[in-house]
Amino acid sequence: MKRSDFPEGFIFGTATAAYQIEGAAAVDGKGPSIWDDFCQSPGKIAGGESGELACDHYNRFEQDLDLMKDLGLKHYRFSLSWPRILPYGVGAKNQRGLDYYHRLLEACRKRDIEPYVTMYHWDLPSALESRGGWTNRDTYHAFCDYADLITREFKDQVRHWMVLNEPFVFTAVGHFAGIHAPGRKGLRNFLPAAHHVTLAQAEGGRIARANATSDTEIGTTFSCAYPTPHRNTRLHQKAAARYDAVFNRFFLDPVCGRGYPVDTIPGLKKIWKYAKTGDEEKLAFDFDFIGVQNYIRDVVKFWPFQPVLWFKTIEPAKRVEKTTDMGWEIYPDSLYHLLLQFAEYPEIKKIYVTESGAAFPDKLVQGRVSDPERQKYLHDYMDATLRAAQKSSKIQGYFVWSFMDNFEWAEGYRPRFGIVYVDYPEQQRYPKDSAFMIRDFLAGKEISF
Ligand code: GCO
Repeated sequence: MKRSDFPEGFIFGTATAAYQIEGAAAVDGKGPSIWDDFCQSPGKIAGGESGELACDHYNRFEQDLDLMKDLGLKHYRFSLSWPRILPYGVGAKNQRGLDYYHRLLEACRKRDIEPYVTMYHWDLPSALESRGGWTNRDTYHAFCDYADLITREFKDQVRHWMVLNEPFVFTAVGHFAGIHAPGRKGLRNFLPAAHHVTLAQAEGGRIARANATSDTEIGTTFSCAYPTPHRNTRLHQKAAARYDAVFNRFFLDPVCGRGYPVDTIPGLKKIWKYAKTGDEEKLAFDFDFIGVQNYIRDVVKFWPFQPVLWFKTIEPAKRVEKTTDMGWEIYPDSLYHLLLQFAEYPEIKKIYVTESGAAFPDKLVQGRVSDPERQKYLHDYMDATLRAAQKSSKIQGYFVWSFMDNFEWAEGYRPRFGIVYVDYPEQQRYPKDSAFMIRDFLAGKEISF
C-alpha cells in the first residue's frame, strides 16, 4: 500500500484530546472538569491514576509538534478544554487559557500543520455538573455560549471544527453505565443527557457556521460499532439492527433530519419526555463532514432478558479473531462496512476517519519500541479505508488514534494507543516503529504487512 493509492487530496493525520494529554489540570486559571473530579473518586480509574500531569503537553507542545513535523504529519486533530477557557462553564473567561490555545494554534501554523479542532472531548466544567450537567437543559445553552465564544475567538486560526467527540460514548458510558465521568446511571440520566447533547450537536454546528469564515468546514464525530448477527435467523438479524440503531444511528440520524431511531427501538421513545416544543427541528444540521471512529465489532444475539434493547453481545473470549490490549477484536472489515453504510446517507457530504488505532503492551527496549501488531493493525485499517474510498468519494481522510500514548480514561495509563511512546516518569517521547512506518508511508514509500 502506498500513499498514491489513495485518492488525490486524501488527508492523513493523528489525533489527541485535551484531558488525555495536556496535564496542567489546575494551573493558569483552569477550572476543574468532571474528569478531574471522577479521577478523585476512589475505585473509578485503574490504578487510581488521573490526567493531572498526563503527557504534560501543556508545557511541551512545541517539542511535540516538532516531532509531529519530523514524522511528516501535517494534519492534527486535538480538542479544546472547556474549563480551561471558561473555568465555571459560563461567564468569566480565562484569558490565560485562551492564550494557550492561540499559542498552540500558532505553533501548528509555523510548522505547516493543519489543526482539526474538537470543541468538546468529554471534559465538562464541574460547575455545570453540580447543576445536573448534561441532564440539565441549561448545559446545552452553556455549550452554545462556549461554542460561540471559541468560534469567534479562533476564527482566524481554525479552518476545521468538530463539535463533539463521540456523543454515544460519553452519554452511554458516562450517564447510563456510570463507568466514565460523571458516573451517572440509568435511563433517567441517559435520556435527558442524550437529548440535550443532540441539541448541542446541531446548534454547535449552526453557531460555528455563522461565526466562521466561508472556507471553514464544520463537522462532528461519531463512535460506531459493527454488528454481526449471532446466527442468520430473523430474530438475531433484528437484534443486530437494534444494536445498529443504538450504537450507530442514535446521534447520527437526528442530525440528518431523520429523528431518533425509535421505530427500531420503541423503548427509547421516552426521550421525547425531555423535549420542548420546537426541538424536533433543531436536531438537524447540514454538516460539511462527519468523523467516523470505529474500534469494535460485536457478535449480537437476541436476548429476551434485556428489556428495551432485547439483545446482548457475545464476549470476546468466544471469538476467533485476535484482540487488542483493550480486549477489542481486530476486524478491519468493520470499518470498511461502516464507512460505506454512512456514505449511503444522502445527507452526509464528506467523511473522515477521525480516529483509528489500537493499544498493545509496548515495551521500550534500549530506546526503541518495536510494535509490529500496531503496524499491521494500522496497515489493515488504512487498507479497509482505502477499499471504502475506492467505492465512495465521500471518504477523504484518516487520523490515527493517537499521536502519543496518553490517559485512557477509566483504564488509566496502561493501554498505550500512541505511535509515539511516552515514558511518563521522564516525560520522554520515543517514536515507535509504527510511527516510522507512517512517516515512510507519508513520504510515498510502499508499506506492506
Ligand atoms: C474514544 C475517544 C478517545 C479514546 C480512544 C481509545 O473513542 O473513546 O475519542 O479519547 O482514547 O477512542 O479508546
